Amino acid sequence: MTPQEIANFLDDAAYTAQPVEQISLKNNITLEDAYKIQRLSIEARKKRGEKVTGYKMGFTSYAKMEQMGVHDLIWGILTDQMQIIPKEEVNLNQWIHPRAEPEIAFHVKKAINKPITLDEIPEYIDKMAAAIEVIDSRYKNFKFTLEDVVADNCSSTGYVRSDWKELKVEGIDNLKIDLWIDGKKVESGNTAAILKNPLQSVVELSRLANEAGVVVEEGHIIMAGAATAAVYLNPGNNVASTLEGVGEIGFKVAK
Ligand code: OOG
Ligand code: MG
Repeated sequence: MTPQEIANFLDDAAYTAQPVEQISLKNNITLEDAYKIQRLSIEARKKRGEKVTGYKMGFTSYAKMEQMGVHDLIWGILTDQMQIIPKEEVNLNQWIHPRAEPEIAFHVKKAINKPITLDEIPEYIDKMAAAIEVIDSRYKNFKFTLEDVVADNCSSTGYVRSDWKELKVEGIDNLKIDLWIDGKKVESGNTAAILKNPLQSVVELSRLANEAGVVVEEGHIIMAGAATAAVYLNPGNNVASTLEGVGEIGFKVAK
C-alpha cells in the first residue's frame, strides 16, 4: 500500500471503530514513512472539518513504555473532534477498545517555532491543567510496533482537561498524579516519571516539531504523556484524574 492508502485505511478504522491488522505485517515502513502517514491521516480529518488543537507526546514515562513494549518518544496530533466535554457522558461505541491515562497538559502562550530549552519554557508556556487522555489503538489487541503506532497517530482519540492554572515551574517535577475509576484509585504516579520533568516533554516536542517543520501555535494544547499505565474503560465508569495542587477533571462513560 502507498502511504496515502495506509492513511485512509487507518482513518477508516478510526472513523468506523473497527480494529485492523498491524500495517507493519504487510508493509515495509520506516519511522519517517510512519510520520508521513500520520500527517496524511490528519489531512483526512481536516477534510471532514476537524481543526488541529495541539500535540501529544507518548512514551515519556517508563510505566507506559513497559506497558506497551515501545521504548521511543513519539508525538501525535490532536484535533477539536477529540475534545471531551468535562462531566459530559461519552459513548464507548465510538471507539474500539479505549483506555484512559492521567496526564498533565500545557497551554501555548507564544508560537513555538524552534527547539527551546527548559529555561525558555516560561516564554512559551503560560498555563497547565490536570488532564485525561483516551487512547484507542486502531490495531487488534492494542498491539503495535513503533512504526505502527506512529502511523496510527499514536492512538490519539480523546482528551479532556481541567480549568487552566498559571504555570508554576517550581515543584512541577514532583506532583502526585492519579487516575480514579468509580471513586477507586486505579493508577498512581508522579510527574517525575515524565522524563524527570513534564516540561521536558515540551522541550522534546519543540525539537521534534522543528525537525518536521511544524510550528506549535499559540493557543495549542500540549499533552506531556502519561505518568502511569493506561486503564481500559467500561460502560458506566466514572473516570477522573487528580493532579496535586493543579486540579482534577473527569467524565462519565454511558451505560
Ligand atoms: C500510544 C500512546 C502513548 C502516552 O501518554 O504515553 C501515550 C499508546 O499507548 O497506545 O499517549
Ligand atoms: Mg497519552
